Amino acid sequence: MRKRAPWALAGLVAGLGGLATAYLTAAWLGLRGNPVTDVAELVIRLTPGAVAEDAISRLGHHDKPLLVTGVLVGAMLLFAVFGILARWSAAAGAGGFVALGVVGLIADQSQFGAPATGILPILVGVLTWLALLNVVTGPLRPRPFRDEMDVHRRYLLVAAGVGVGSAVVGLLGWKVGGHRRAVDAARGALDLPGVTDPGPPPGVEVGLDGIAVWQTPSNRFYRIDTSLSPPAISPGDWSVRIHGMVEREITLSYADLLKRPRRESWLTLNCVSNPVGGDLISNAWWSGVHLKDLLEEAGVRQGADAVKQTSDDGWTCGTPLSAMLDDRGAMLAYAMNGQPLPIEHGFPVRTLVPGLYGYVSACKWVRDIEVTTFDSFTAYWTDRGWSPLGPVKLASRIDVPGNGHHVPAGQVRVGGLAWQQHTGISAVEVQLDGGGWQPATIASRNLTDSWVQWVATVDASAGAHRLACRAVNDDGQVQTAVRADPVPNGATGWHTISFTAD
Ligand SMILES: Nc1nc2c(c(=O)[nH]1)N[C@H]1C(S)=C(S)[C@@H](COP(=O)(O)O)O[C@H]1N2
Ligand SMILES: [Mo]
Repeated sequence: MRKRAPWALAGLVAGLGGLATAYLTAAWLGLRGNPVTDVAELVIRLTPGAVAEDAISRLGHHDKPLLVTGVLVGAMLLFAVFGILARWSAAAGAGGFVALGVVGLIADQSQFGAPATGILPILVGVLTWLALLNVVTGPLRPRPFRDEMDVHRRYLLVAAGVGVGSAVVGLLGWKVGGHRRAVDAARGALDLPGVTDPGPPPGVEVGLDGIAVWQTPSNRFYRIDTSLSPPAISPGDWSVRIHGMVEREITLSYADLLKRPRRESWLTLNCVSNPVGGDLISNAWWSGVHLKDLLEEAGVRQGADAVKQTSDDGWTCGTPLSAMLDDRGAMLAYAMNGQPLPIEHGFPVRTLVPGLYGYVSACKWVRDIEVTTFDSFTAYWTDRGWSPLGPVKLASRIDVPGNGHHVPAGQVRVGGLAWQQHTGISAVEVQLDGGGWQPATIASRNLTDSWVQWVATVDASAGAHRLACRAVNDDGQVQTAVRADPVPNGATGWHTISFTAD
């Protein structure tokens, strides 16, 4: 057969077949990812920090499926090219697949703490590629005494057979990939006696439709992950080690944590890459163990000023030691809104430190807590240009009316949120069309670690308007108008929206 298309298709069929067997192998070994997500994560690791954080903040987590799809489509194009290469020389086609296998191997083994077993899926995949390329292109290679019709039929039969076989193997991988489902089931079966979910305290909501609900439901809590497949860890397999500049190293299992005095509190978590007016911020009720108690038990040595935290997926952050030793209530949390942590939010255990952005403190799937000095290490985001220290900045946001919305002219109710965890909000003010600042009514402000809702009424005549808001914290400091980008330590500036009254 002289045409290119059947060769391209042969390459594609062989390629997808190898991905299917690699995927099944990875699932069977219970690995966190597979060669496709490995390569996608390599792309993330090689992306400059500002670009990566910008993509995450702009696209939320929609960029992850997009990236995986991109890697898959790229691979499929290469498969087709390798098929066409095989038309000229079987060795050239095979060489293409082997080269791609090497890329997969690098992507996999350059992951933090990558198990050596991660090599197996790639090996299986490459062998499958070579075997299938040979099988599917077999009928296309000229042989004496074979007419075109016969070649065509044989080719289609083989290609279809391999395609169906791959689909079956892929499905099998999906079924076997029950590791995550098994952890989900173990999570669902957990009974955490005494863990509560009190619901929002009275008076924290101002009762204006359109403002973000005060207690964020767990499934709507914002998410920032650098990994594409969150680690699925059985509580029984989890432990955390507290070590470094301490008198006594401590290792705690999940059961150990549950036995300790339980601390529960409201805490708003936000991301340093949240732009002014953005929604990378949520509020929940958390249960866990105070880190202060654990660190005091371990006995922190003189000279330490930092805590390096490492997660199961190799993410790292550096937290000021003082923020874990003072009375702010930094904790190892095992429950969120009365339930075991969702897998995406760090199951079985994560760290939370009131008053610090997530990137320097809120380590999910935390495994290692090392008391050390800031001089001696760098972490995931500080390696990418973000500041070592990340105290939360004073900020506020308008939720109602939405930017660009129309409202009836006259007395217009406006509202939103304000926050500076660990410091607290004492007042919020709004400004219509650059006029004077008028006070908003803020809801209960007894909880310094949670955001506060606020509401105000402005007098808006028919026409276009601009509305700004600013907060005042419990130290009397007024939120700055100076605009700063999220990089390197958080955005500042007043949130301003446009609306039309008619
Ligand atoms: N292991 C791990 N922990 C992590 C991150 C991560 O990518 N991996 N992201 C951090 C960042 S930047 C933030 S803002 C918070 C977000 O936590 P959430 O996804 O539960 O909202 O987790 C922090 N902890
Ligand atoms: Mo973040």
